[in-house]
Parts: sequence; structure tokens; C-alpha cells
Amino acid sequence: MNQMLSNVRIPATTGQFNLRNYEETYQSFAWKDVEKEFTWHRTGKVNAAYEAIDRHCELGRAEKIALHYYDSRREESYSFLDLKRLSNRFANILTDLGIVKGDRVFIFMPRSPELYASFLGIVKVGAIIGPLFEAFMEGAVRDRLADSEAVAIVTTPDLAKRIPTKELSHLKHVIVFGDESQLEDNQLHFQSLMDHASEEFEPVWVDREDGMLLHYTSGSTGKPKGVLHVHNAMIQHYQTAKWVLDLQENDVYWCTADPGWVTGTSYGIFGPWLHGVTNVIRGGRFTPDDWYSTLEKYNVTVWYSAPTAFRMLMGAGDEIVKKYNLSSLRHVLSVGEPLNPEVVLWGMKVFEHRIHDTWWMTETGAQLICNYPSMDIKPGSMGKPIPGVVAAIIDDEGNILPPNRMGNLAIKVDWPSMMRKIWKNPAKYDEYFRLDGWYTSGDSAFMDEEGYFWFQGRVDDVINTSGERVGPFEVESKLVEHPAVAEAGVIGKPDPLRGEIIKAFISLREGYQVSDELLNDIKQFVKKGLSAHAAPREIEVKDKLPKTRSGKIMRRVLKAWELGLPTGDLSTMED
Ligand code: 6R9
Repeated sequence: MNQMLSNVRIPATTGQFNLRNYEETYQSFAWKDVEKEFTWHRTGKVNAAYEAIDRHCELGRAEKIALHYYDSRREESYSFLDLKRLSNRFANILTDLGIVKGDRVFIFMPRSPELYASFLGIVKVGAIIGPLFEAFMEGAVRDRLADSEAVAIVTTPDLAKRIPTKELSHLKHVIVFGDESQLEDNQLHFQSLMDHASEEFEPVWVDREDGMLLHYTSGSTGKPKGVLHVHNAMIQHYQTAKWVLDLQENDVYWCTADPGWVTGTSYGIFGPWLHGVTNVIRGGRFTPDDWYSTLEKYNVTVWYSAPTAFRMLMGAGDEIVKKYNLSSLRHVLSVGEPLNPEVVLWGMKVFEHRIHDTWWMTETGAQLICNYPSMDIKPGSMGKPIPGVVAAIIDDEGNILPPNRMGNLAIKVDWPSMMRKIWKNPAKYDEYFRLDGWYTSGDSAFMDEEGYFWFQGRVDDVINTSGERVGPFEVESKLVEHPAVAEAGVIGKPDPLRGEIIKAFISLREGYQVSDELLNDIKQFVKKGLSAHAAPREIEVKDKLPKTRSGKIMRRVLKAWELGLPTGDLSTMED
């Protein structure tokens, strides 16, 4: 196995960091020390929306900007007090509709201030919030609302057309944000209800183990699974936002993820707001210029995004970066997919910042393995476990493997933000914990002698070519180092001789044309850079690669295309 660029190190940075001494903190840290930040310390009860918003009004941050919202039509800012009042109004609306603790209430709308106010209002009444991507089509919406037996949904006139209300017997209330004239029978008008609702509301105080958030995530096959998180998760949102996002009082933070993805809730809502930090939300779809201009416009200091976005920006070239003043930026992070070493080196060049990779999953609720400001980065590595978390590489029987051996990436149970349920599917839930005492992630990885973890692929993505195991990620990373390659997805294609051969799907960067010469050059490049057996025997050029809405290249779709098989559940695929 090739330890990609593992001899390259980018030294730790100095400054105002929260986790100065990783080793010492790792040894001494206990989660219960974090609990005293929150109400339950005094009352035994809690509400995550109160902790994220209302509490700051009592701590002198009432007038502080909580949210800068920006899209092509709207530009608005809201203080913590504004959000407290708006979410109180929405909580009153829900209460008047008879919605109570534990009910499932969904949000199906584009990013907007109203989305965030509704989200917080739902949490305030103790209901379970289910956020959906606006791009979901009818089938995906139906599956999720039916599985969770949702009683209410907040949406827009256009998106409401994709909600098959007649087939959803539990769904009683469709609350529509938009022009009142566009409403259909039996729909409730968001703005009229808000105008009449009181801005006083006493949060519903719940137990820390009460349900709060239901995120549907797709497995490799079958129907999406509803991953349930509880209020207790906020302990880890809070602590990782401190250690990993390194959030401080005066930061302006931008997480580019939509709340339909767990990153957009754990770190687009809870992480920053539990710290009373100003949060930037950019609505709509954006061009490279929009990305950079948003950083400049709000003087963003901490920026959390994803490899797909960084690769897109890398593809747009370095010249465009020079048009913008990005001097406020001090900390950059990534999640969702392997962060190619090439991208880390590019980040050093154009931003003069390290891009800090972070690893976690919908199921884990919060970051687990990360690069911290205070530690050296080895480009291509996900970093080390956060204090309070034990990670290991184990074999299929649950034995811990020594360093440098590839195996299952597993986490010792449990941690505060761990999922508590797969909705109505206990068997699925138990599968994650089939090896006694461990949560198995479904990712394969290895750990080096220094305790850094290196992602290799999803367990079922590992390619076996002539008896050599090849992780698709290292081939993809090498491919994107080639100047012509913008993105790459690599699969094993069945081959009578070699078991599997490596097939790469790529898209080209601006200014490159397909030719046999170019493809050959790319093959040689991987061969030289990695090894002969890791070089793709076949390369196919595509305009775009199939990706999830959170930016993950969908290798299983590439594989299905290749084999002419059904592509399975595509509800999470971007258009
Ligand atoms: C937060 C989130 C989880 C899966 C995970 C892994 C991949 C996430 C990664 C990464 C390599 C990283 N993944 N972060 N792979 N390096 N830093 O992404 O949740 O959408 O549930 O995906 O994403 O395969 O198992 P989710």
C-alpha cells in the first residue's frame, strides 16, 4: 500500500488555538466536563435551540449578529434576539397546530432565513426535525415522510408540488413560505401565521436523550435510513467547534453545506451558534466568483467546506483568487470525502492556509478524526481522533490491527453525538455494532506509526487487481495531480485475467481536450507516481461525474454504468 505523500508535512500553525497540547488533553479529557456549559447542569433538562440561540441573549449577545444571509435576491442580517423571536413565533405556530414533543416535522425548502427560524422553532417545541434537500423529487420525499410518519412540513409553493399528501396519511400540516396567492387548499401560509404568532415562548425542556434530528442517509443499496440524533449531541457539537473549527467570539464563520446534509446541521447550525458565533449562510447555487466574493464580503475568518468545492475552485484556476481580498481568513476545513493531497498543497499556495481535513459520518453526528491547528498535517491523512474518542483499525473479527495495516475503521462505543436509532429499523442499527464494543464505519483505512489515520475507501469499494488491493482514493488523488484532470472516480472493472482492472472516470479542467495522447499521458503519470498495478488500464472522460448533493463521487453509480446494472437509489444524487 502506498502512503501517499506521507513524507510531506505541513507544520502546525500558531495562534489562538484551543487544543494546544493534543497528547495531554487526549489523556485527561472527559466528556462530562463539557456538560457544565449547558442548562441541564442546573435543571437536569435541556433544549438545544435554547442553548444555541436564546442563551446568548442572556449572555450579552442579544444584539450580536447571529446570521448573515445572502443570495441573488436577499441580503439580510439577524441578531441572536431576532432569531430567538422568530423561532419563538414558529414554535407557537407548531404548538397551536397541536404538535408536541417527539413529533416529526420536516423542512423542504431552499436555504433562507425562514429555513433556519423554522428549524430552531421545531427543536424548541421538542419535535424531531427532518431536513430535506430542496432538490429531492417526489419519490425521495415520499420515502422519507412515510418512513418517519411526519405530521408537518415547511416548504415553498413549488416544492409543495412534490409532496404526495394524499399518500401520506400522517401528514396533517403543509406550511408554505411564499406568495399567499400560490397556496393550494389545505395549505397554511407561513408568513400570515408568523405575523399573528407571539414572540414569547418557553422552550419545551426535554431530556438529553430525547430525539432531536432525523437525517436520512443512503447506504450502498436499498432505501435510505433515518439516523436519529438526540439533544445530547450538542456536547460534541460544542466541543469540536472549539477544538477543530477553533471558533472564537469574534469569528465570522461560513459552513457551505446545506442543512439537508448532516454537515449543514451539526456545523451549519449547532457548532457555531452554541458558541454564539456569527454565521454566514449563502443561498442559491454559486460560481467560483460567488465563493470568493462571499469570503471577502463578510470577512469570513473560518471556512468549512468540502473536497468537491475545493477541487472545483482549483479547476477554476489561481488567477481568479487574486481578484479578492481574503486576508480575514484564518482557518480552513474540509469534510465529506477524501481530501486529495494535491488540494492541500494547492490550498497552501493560493490561500496560504492549511486545509484541515475532518472525518465523520451522518451516523456519528459530529467530527471524530481530525486535523487540528496545533498539529502537523500530513497531506492525505484525515488526522487523529479527537480527545474522548478511541479509533482503531480492526479486522472482521474485531481484533485490533497493527500500524500500516488496512482494515475496518472502527470507533469504540460510545461518544456523545452517536446516533441512537435507525428509524424503525433496529436490525440495521445493530449491524453497525456487530463487533463487540465497536462501531464499524464501513470505511477502510490504516493508521501509521504516529497515530495518523489514512482513508482508503468504503469497505466495498476496495479494488483487487491481480491480487493487489488498491484503494480507489489513492488512484483518484494521483489522477487529480495531473494538470488536465479536474475530478476522478475510480472503480474496479471485472476482468477475466486480473480479477479486476482499474477503470477511471475523469472530467477535464478548463482548456483541455480529450485525445489518445492525453489519456496515455495520464496513465503514465499514475504509473510513475504510484505503481504499475495502480495505474488505470481504462480511462473514460465525462463532462461531469455523478455526485451526491454533499459532493461525494458516487462510485457505485460509475460501477453500475460500467456493468449496465441498475443504479439503485439515486435520491441523493445531484442533478
Ligand atoms: C460528514 C459526512 C460519511 C462518509 C464516510 C466516508 C466519507 C467523510 C471524509 C470521508 C475521507 C474524509 N467521508 N469525511 N472520507 N475523508 N475526511 O460526510 O457524513 O454524508 O454520512 O458521509 O463520507 O466514506 O463514511 P456522510
